[in-house]
Amino acid sequence: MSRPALVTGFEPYGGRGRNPAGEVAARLDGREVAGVRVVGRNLPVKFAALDEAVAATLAEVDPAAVISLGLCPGEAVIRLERVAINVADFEIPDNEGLVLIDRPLDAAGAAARFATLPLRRVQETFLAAGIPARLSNSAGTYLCNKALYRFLDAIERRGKAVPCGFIHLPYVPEQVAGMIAELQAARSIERNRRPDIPSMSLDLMVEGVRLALEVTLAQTPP
Ligand code: PCA
Repeated sequence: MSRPALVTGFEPYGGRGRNPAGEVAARLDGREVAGVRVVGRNLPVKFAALDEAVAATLAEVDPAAVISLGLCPGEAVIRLERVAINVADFEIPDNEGLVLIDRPLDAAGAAARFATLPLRRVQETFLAAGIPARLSNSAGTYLCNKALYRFLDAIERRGKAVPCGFIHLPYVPEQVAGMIAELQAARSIERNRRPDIPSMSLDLMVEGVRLALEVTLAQTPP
């Protein structure tokens, strides 16, 4: 049996009830892509617990490829992250109330780490399938950036060539509908200050991540 592909999402955070990233990972869990079984897992939005979650998941699943997912609130298209940087700098607390400012993730670690997914080919495949996607040169400085940094670091230490990267996803339409309804009910924001926030259907995001796995696995010997 070939090694599985790991897709991770995140639990909800920032006072939101849903996180599309965790939902996409759950939808892909147990499916087969390019003859490879997919294991979908959820990670905590907790700075302190994330390292152990990443290490334990890698040890347990022993994946042939890793794609991590996170929500990027307000993003309009699927964002293929090229790089993780060695800093934590939070705009909002994590799910344990922790706020870190200008803090290195690893005092002795590399300044940055590059994702090892075939990002160009993944983007071309997305665009050919009619899924809007772009390459991004910053995964931010919150937990998603940390997850990518840690996965790349841990995979390097394990010494197996495992393609690994991070994909940021927009809100699902239901989340934005809920926000508009809340603002309208609160009568707190005028039309000209209204945040018109983009979103994408969960089905399209699931198909996108499936395609990203397919492209990645096509170049990975079993
Ligand atoms: N998005 C956050 C962390 C969890 C998530 O889904 C981020 O972009 O860092």
